[in-house]
Amino acid sequence: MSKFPKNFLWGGATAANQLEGAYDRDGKGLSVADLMPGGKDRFEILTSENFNWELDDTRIYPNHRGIEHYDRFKEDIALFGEMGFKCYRFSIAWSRIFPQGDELEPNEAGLKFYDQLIDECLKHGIEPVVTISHYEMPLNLVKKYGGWKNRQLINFYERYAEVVLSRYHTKVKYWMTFNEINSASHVPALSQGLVKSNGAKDYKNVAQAWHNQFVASAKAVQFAHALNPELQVGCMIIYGTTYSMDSNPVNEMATIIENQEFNYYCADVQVRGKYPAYTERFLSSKGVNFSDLEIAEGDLALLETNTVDYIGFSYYMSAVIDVTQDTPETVGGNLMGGVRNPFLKQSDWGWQIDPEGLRIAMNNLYNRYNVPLFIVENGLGAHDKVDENGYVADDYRISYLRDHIEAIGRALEDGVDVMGYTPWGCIDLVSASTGEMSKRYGFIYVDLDDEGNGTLNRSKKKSFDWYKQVIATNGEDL
Ligand code: BGP
Repeated sequence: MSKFPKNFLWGGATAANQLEGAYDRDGKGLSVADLMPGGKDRFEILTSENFNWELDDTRIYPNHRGIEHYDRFKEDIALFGEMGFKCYRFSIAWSRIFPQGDELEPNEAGLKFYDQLIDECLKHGIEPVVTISHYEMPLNLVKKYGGWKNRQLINFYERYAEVVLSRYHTKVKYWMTFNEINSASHVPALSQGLVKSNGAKDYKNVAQAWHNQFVASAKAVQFAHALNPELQVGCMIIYGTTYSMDSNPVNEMATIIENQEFNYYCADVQVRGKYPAYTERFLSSKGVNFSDLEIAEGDLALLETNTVDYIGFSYYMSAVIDVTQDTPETVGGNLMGGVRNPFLKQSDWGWQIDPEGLRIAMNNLYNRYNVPLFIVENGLGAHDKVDENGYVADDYRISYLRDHIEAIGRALEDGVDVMGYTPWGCIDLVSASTGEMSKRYGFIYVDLDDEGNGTLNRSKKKSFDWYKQVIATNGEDL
């Protein structure tokens, strides 16, 4: 008998800006993602002093083309169907629906695309899981209003969320309001539209942007539940299991603080409905007075009464805290690097591979919040090699995913309630941190390189048949 519940949502995950392409078609406006350059130094550029949301002719913008999913979505969804996906997590591009973000009427052509995408999923028996905002927002909202630090964005997001919820609520049950909302503590450009030149220099703006996003998210929850009580709306956080390097109490306390400020701050507000006890300490350590934030009358009550139904989270790696050494040995990581863990191996990008860390994450999250969990991202970014027969034998990816699925099985035995598992980038797509194609996660190979050469043909990797079997046996045959 499988450990996994009968209705477990096996699937895969993507985001509009990283695969659709067609960045200027059918009335779509420019989005912040369209301004993110390709190359390993993408995050350095986005967090540099002079980045100012202007297109630069000397750079390549891989998100403009993505993997041309906009034109090939039928083929892609059919492949997901062939793997037996029970669900597919994708995001709607805000800039397709409201090209400028502040207009009153949505762009019907943009909605038509998602009408078709959703119907295609349903045709293959795949439950759509929608992220309303995944590292993508109309550029105009950043240029004209200064991004999420401006409270007016709440109204624009509310209008957008209401349009898509109303249009799709009979077809889409599972929603998430913001992808990796806590990622702003490291790269606020991605989800808040904030770079140093428009506010990210001052942490007050990041904290204010979060508050505005919390309110916007709560309004979406409120609207969704009133519209259709069946709808399940989740928050979505990036979770990095964090260990103290040793039993030194100083390291242990630093680890608690890191967990609070990175892993839990946003979820505490969105799941528990109120700012946590450590809020003032956290913000004052960043030079911000909580009482200086603009919090309108009614905001706190709204947050309290419109908490999310589940926690969606991404999990790729764990981190180690050591504040006692001046120059500890460091490694790379998702948004941030960290101290090397001597017990773990690393991916090609230096991310520390830690399946047991996923079980720990699940235990921590479930026992802290007591709401169902949905693992909506996990996976191994790797340099895949196509052999002479055009095949990618990605045994390393299979082994990464197998180990993590086994860890989920152990967490189920720990009593954790998990709704589903959607590995990231189920089809190769543009990387969020490097803007490159060569960091691949997919079960499906896409013939496109970092310079934009390739046929864009899709082909099945070894992991494709493996994952198909995993789903068919409900996680028994790994
Ligand atoms: C998450 C993001 C995704 C994504 C993934 C992998 O943080 O939600 O958008 O791309 O990480 O990261 P990367 O593409 O940088 O390897």
